[in-house]
Amino acid sequence: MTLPGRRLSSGTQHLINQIREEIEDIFCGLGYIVADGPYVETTYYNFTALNAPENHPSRSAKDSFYVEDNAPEGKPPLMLGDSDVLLRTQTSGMQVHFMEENKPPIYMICPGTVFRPDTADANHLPQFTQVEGLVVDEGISFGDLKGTLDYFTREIFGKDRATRYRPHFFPFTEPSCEVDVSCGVCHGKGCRFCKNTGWLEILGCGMVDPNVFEYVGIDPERYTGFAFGIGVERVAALRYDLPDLRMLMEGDMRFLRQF
Ligand code: 2NL
Repeated sequence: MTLPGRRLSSGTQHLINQIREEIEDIFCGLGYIVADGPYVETTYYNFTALNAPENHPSRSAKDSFYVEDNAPEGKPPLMLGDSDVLLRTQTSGMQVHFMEENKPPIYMICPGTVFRPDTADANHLPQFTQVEGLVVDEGISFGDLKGTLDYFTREIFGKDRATRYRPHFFPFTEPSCEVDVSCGVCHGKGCRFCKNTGWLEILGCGMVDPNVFEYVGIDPERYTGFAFGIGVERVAALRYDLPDLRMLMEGDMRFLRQF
């Protein structure tokens, strides 16, 4: 009766959700709204309206999890891969829905879980968290994209990490870039963590392709915009110098209690 009670420790949010909320706070501070949506999406919203051609490899069953076939009752089921419904491979589908229903100006982010059939290793997870952003307004330039994303990386990694923009290709943006931050382990000198490059990739971005605006009925002569996709697990790994993304999925309390 007189023994002191056992102390209950209170839990915390998982590191990924802490960082996701931090990213939401940064963009809410810039006047963006946060939109959420379902894990399943149709190929139209996940690929077609984002300017991905019919034969784009990301549409194949090797790169997307198809979850349902739409065979009408009585008809034989379709082959796997012929399905129209999949686990979203990016959260952009939400932004397409939003552009269909709202007129510009649009300043929004879409955080959420996305799914790709990758075998889990140090740098890949078959399920991860993405925060996509979208801006559509009159007179938006690449300078607005760069200013916004430089502000974001300073807020999330601090002022002493540099950024660099490398040309890249995405079907839904033109021009497109991948953005790197300088390595926090060696400060740009080159080490094992950054594979001797001094840089670590954190996001993809670009100016919204006019074809995407055509799909959702926004006039590309009047409006321009930029979009970006941030991998939250990547941000966690770069900020805390995590050697392996799988640590974020394993539920080992010795790891999780540190955050
Ligand atoms: C990455 C790259 C990106 C976008 C996502 C986007 C959305 C709309 C229109 C145009 Cl609605 N673009 N999203 C743009 C560039 C890159 O993500 O590496 N993500 C992990």
